Amino acid sequence: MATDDSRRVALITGITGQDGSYLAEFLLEKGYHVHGIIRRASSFNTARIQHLYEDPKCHRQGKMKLHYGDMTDSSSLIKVISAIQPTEIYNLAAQSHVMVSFEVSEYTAEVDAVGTVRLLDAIRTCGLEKSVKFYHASTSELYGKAKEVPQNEKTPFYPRSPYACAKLYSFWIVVNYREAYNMFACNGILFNHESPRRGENFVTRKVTRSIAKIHLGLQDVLELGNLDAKRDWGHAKDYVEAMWLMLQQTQPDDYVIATGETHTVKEFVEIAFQYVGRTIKWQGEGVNETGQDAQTGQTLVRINRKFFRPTEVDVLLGDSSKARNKFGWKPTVTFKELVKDMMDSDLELMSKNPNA
Ligand code: NDP
Ligand code: GDR
Repeated sequence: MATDDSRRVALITGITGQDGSYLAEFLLEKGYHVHGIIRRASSFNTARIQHLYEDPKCHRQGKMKLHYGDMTDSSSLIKVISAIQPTEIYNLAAQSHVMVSFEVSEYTAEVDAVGTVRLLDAIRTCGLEKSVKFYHASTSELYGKAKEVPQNEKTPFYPRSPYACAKLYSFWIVVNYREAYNMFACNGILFNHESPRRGENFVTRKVTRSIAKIHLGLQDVLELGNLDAKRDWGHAKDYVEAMWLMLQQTQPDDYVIATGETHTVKEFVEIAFQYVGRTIKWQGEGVNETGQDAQTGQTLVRINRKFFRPTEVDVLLGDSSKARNKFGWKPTVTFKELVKDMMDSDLELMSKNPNA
């Protein structure tokens, strides 16, 4: 195909997920033609991108086009890439839950590790390795049992889960294809980012959903695992912009994207409860620790061992100076604003539909 610098055609794997949905919105606003790969499921899995159809009522497609495919199925990847001839590919598809990866470790490797090389090879098979810009969703989970705090692009990796091990392979295969075939391929080492569209079983969303339910009298208590884990939590909307910015640079590279602030799970819980006017007082230790309403004494938070991981990542704190200096990226949403955004959304959702 003749090179046409004005063509802006993006392919997003994982378009139905939290980040995929924000990225699709972002790219459509920039005038891209956006294509997404979706998995066949027994019921629709497009709730997060429903509003991006030309006619959401009957799923009529406009500038966003969806194609069935799967990261475990090379031929589907080749077919889509060959048909749409993308100029940018964002590889966001993954079995993205760390705890679940201990239960489905082989599948996680298939999708999160081998899936990435399938996609890179599909690009080469289609003869697009010299023209396509490739973004890969790498992760702060690579740092795992972190060797230093804060973590930057030079910090050694020490993965602590099947998910992180699979993403470690992906990180290096992206670097290798960049060096071996001169591909424009970047790893975004993104620290945790959340939003009202976060999957329901990640800790932040679990907390905001449960507190909304508790506030509305629909639930009594919130059960969690490790309250002391520390994470550098940003807003997903800010982070998808960084993905795009990486692909607009003259040279491909790997970048840490983070807020530079870290908070415990406990702090997230406290601030989210404060938002509905409740102060939490902690009592006890370890698995016997509970969080009580300081006014009424009611137990609102307790520990359930089933949420502990076989190996945990204790502290993540990112240093994103490289991205800040290179292309001026910085987060715009503070920790408190993030909690507020998620609480507002879940309070509204739960009052409209208590079964959500
Ligand atoms: P989500 O879990 O919300 O979305 C994952 C997406 O991948 C979904 O669209 C899902 O489809 C799709 N998917 C899963 N398995 C397959 C498969 N076999 N074939 C094709 N598609 C598949 O994740 P996020 O949006 O939060 O994260 C996006 C990416 O960024 C992931 O790779 C994640 O590991 C990584 N990441 C996320 C961070 C975060 O804090 N959110 C931080 C660092 C990295 P379906 O809807 O059908 O399930
Ligand atoms: P994480 O996110 O593992 O960092 O991976 P998650 O929200 O699942 O856990 C964060 C921390 O909270 C602790 N925790 C609990 N976690 C869950 N899910 N449920 C609980 O009940 C609970 N109680 C305490 C965890 O032990 C952990 O320490 C996310 C994913 O988006 C990955 O795909 C991504 O790569 C990383 O962020 C960066």
